[in-house]
Amino acid sequence: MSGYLAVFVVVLIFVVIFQIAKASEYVSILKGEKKTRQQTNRVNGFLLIVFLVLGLVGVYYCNDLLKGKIILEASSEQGRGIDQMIMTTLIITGIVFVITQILLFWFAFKYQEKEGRQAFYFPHNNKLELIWTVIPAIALTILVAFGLRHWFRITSDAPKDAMVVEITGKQFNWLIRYPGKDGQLGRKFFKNINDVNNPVGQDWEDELNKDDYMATEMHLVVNKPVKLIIGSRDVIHDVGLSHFRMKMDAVPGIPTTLWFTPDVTTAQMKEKTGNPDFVYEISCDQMCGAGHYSMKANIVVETQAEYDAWAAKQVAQYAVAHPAPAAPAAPTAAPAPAKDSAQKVVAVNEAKH
Ligand SMILES: [Cu+2]
Repeated sequence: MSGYLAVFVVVLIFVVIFQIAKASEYVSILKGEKKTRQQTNRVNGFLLIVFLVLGLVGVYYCNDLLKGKIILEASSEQGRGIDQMIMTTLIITGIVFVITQILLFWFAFKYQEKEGRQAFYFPHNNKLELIWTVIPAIALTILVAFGLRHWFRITSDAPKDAMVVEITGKQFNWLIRYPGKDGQLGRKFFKNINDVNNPVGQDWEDELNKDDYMATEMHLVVNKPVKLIIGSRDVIHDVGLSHFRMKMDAVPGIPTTLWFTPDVTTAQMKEKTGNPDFVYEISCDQMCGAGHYSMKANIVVETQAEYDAWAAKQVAQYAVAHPAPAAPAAPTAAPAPAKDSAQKVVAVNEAKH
């Protein structure tokens, strides 16, 4: 029933619109077409000014409402440079935006059709065209040069003391590999990949692989440059590090790199944001399939001492893939001459280990 009613209402609305259009057509014939056109132009001119004012107020309001709310200050040295670049770009394009919008709507209002006013025929002016081509070209070249400077910086060779971390995307999570004590990542081969104990396909023949370990979250040392070696096991993913203002595609078969220096620890960020649950996040910034939304990992930025303590606890993936053969069962010893039962439990536990 409500379906029929909806169709009826829609038809009715069309009929009303048609009737209004028909009526205004008769009115314009009665009044004379020119007069009606001028009247419509006046209304349009006025509405354009209203649109301009509401639009600019809206732009200001939206920006003011979200100021400082959605974007935290960058947590890397390079990220702050990128923020500065974006700010400069926004200021320049913002000024141009406001000026051009005011001119556009104001001119439409001011130079509307009027009795006795004639349009000026102005087909071509080389000087004017040169000005409005060269000035934006120079401005945009400067902005692009700024961007390239940052791009070349983060994709250039990392400093010698940089730590190296490998991150591999797969549907749908991130695999993080550390090079271990030798500081060098071992060789990989895609046919070695298995999800039981070799998720990135390490080649166990390579000695460099013996100490590489996999981690579930990325640990970084504050104020120490880190070079990420980025790859993918299946489709194109993208390592998105919004807090550090870094982002790089993870392409199967083509390793990509970037480096940056995190300079605010996770603990400092918890204090700064007043959020005890704050974590630096790695997101996937490339739509990569049904589980794309869940492709998230955490980064912990900590002091060198904290990092060393964490690293010391990690187990090499080689050891995970090659568990030592079970030790022969210890001969059952005579019951320990323990005085009380608590001591006995400890002794049994020790024997087990
Ligand atoms: Cu992805």
